[in-house]
Amino acid sequence: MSQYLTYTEEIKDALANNKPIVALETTIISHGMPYPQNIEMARKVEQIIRDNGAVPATIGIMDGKIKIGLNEQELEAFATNGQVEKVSRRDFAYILSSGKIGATTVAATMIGASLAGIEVFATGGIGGVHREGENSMDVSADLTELAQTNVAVVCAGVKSILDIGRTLEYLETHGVPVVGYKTDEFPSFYSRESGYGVDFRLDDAADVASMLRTKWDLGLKGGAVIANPVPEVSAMEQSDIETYIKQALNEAKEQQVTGKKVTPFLLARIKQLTDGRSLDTNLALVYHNAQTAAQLAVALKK
Ligand code: PSU
Ligand code: MN
Repeated sequence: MSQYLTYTEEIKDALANNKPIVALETTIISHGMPYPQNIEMARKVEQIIRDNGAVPATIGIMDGKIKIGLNEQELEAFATNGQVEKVSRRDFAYILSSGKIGATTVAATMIGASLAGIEVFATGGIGGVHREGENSMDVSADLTELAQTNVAVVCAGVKSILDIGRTLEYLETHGVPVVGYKTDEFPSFYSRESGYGVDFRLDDAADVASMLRTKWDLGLKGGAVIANPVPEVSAMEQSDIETYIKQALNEAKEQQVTGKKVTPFLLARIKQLTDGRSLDTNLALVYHNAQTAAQLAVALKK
C-alpha cells in the first residue's frame, strides 16, 4: 500500500506525533473555481486549518502517487493545468497507474484520507442525487463513499442544483448520519435553509467527535455529513439563487451535458449568472468549514 502514497514532511510529522489533520480535496481547485481565486482559496484554507490547531492535507494524484499534502508548485499545477482529470472512485486506479494528474472529488479524497489515517475532511459541498435522478440515475459516488469509508465530511450541505430530498433519503438508506452543526435545518450551500431537517443537531465539536468515535468504535463503517451552514453575512437568499439554478439546469439539458461534466458545468454557469456573487459565498463557506473541521480534528485527538 505505502508504495502508492507520498507525504509532505509536515504531514509525516503530524502522523508520527498523532496531531490533528484535516484533509482537503483538489477537484474544488481544478473544477470547482476559476483561476486565480482557486489557488488563493487553496492557500487560505490551509492557513485557516493551521490557525485552528490542525495540519492541512490537500490530496491529489500525480506522477503515479497519491499525494497527501501538496507543495506550492503542486498546488499551482492543480489550479492552472487544464489537463487535470476529475477523479472519483471509478477513476482512481486508472489515473494512479497511468501517471496522469488527477484532482480528487469528495469520494476520492475520502479514499486517500482513509488510506493515510485521516478522519476529518473539509470541503464546500458534497455531490448528491441530481434533479430527475430517478430517471437519469445520476447519483454522485460521494454518497456511496460516505456509506463505506470512515471519514467525516464537513460541508455546507448540498447545492440545490441537486435533489436535496432524495439525497437525504439516499444517505438514510445507507446509514450515513447527517449532523446539523449548530443548526436544525440542512443547509443548501449558498443559503442556510433548504426546507429539510437534519438527523441530529450538535452544537459542540466535542459532541460531534464523541458521536464519530462511538460510531467507529462500534464498527459502524462509513463517514458522516457534518452540515455547517454558510455564515449569515455571506449567505444568499434561496429564492435568489433558484432562478439561476433553473437556468443553468436548462442549459445543461439543452447542451446535453452528462456524466462527470454535469457538476462543473453547473458550478461555472451559476457563477457567471450571479456575476461572481456565488463565488464569494462559496469562498466564505469553505473557509468556515475549514475552521470547523480543524476544531473537530482537534476534538477527536482529545
Ligand atoms: N460541489 C461544489 N463544488 C465542487 C463539487 C461539488 O459545490 O467542487 C465537486 C466535489 O469534488 C464533489 C464533486 O465531490 O463535485 C461531485 O461531482 P459528481 O456530481 O460528478 O459526483
Ligand atoms: Mn454524476
